[in-house]
Amino acid sequence: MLRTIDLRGTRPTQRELLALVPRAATDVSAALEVVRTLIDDVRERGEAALLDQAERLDRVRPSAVRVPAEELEEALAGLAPDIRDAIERTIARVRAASAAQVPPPETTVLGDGAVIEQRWQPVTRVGLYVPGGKAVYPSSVVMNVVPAQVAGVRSIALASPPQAAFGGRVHPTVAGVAALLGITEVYAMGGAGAIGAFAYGVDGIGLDPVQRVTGPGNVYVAAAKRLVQGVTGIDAEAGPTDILVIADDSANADFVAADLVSQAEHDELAAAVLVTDSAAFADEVLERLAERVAATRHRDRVREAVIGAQSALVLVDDLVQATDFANAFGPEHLEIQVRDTDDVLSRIENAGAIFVGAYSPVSLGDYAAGSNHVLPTGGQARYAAGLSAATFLRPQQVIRYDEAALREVAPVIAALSNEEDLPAHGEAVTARFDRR
Ligand code: HSO
Ligand code: ZN
Repeated sequence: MLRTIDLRGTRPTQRELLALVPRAATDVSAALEVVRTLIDDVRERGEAALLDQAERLDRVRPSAVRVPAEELEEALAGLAPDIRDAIERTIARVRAASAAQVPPPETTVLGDGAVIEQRWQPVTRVGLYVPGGKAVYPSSVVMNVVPAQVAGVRSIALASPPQAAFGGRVHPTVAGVAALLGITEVYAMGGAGAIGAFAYGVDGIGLDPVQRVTGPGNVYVAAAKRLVQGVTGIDAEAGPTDILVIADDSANADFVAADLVSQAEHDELAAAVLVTDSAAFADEVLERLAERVAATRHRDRVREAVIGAQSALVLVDDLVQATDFANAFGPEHLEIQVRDTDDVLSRIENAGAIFVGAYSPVSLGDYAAGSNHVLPTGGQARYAAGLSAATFLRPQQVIRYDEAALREVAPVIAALSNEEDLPAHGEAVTARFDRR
């Protein structure tokens, strides 16, 4: 079911390891051209372009792009009590854990009268994208909105594709959760056009440009995010989800199989990777996996994902080699199911989120752990982080020197401004001391 990568008895270099890492063949750059035309269309024709694109790509034409306030209130009132309760519990946990992501302001005193303050300033206005193609993700509304609110973002707009099954409205659960979180600016728009609308704004419907666009999406959304960078900030280019489990023979094979299936459920291109130092344990997982794939609701999608080139069973000599492989892969979700979890954890450098022990499955993090589920995919965890309050904050340094403190460093400024042949820089300092 999973293809095998056998690293036992080998000592791959870092380069070789990176070449061995299984990856889905998604090509964001191939989507750039078509995405550019969609965004240009939105810039030129505004709402009319968004409505036309919805008709063509979402197969439904919404009556308007901006979701009216009454529709949001209706959606909130219409939330099933058990769903509302589940969402409220998730919100409380994500809010609490996100608060720890806001760094305190710091003051550094570099000498008498020489002070640098660092404060964390929220982005003024953000556009949050909640996908609605293959599945609808009300949980992603929470994961986007809550950290932005915790960071103190003043203006939050949300977009989600219009749903043909709901007459061109945003999915009612998505709208209801947005309303529950106090979001009043919601747009029925999806794909690249939505990202363009956020970046450039749309006249006539009150959509002002945002300073950061976040949230998961398909390859067109990822390509659109790549294109609008420089006009606005983005979080990451989201790709298909992945899970990598490091397990030894102390782990429960059925738990591991269930977790691999859970993320494969998202997408045919989702990656499910097991790294283990026990061939016997691997065989057991493969057996459980076959049973679970055959029995699960979305078995076709899951089967395609696990037999895909992006998924693998990786056999290693020991857990050091396992962590080397995991670091090269840079999983979105890493599960550690071994006897000595702290030892493996201490070696992990690259992962979007890390799930430790038998009772911390990825789906806990998807919904209810309190951690964020918008995470770097496709190896981006090697240089990026998941969505957090920090995504919406910028460190700003405030410089406060008094006269004596400036006088003390004046020679440093003079020396460097001369060396760089920028004498006016030095003169801006001396002007304060040799007054004419
Ligand atoms: N596992 C997905 C998030 C999600 N799962 C939403 C279910 N709903 C990406 O981390
Ligand atoms: Zn998931």
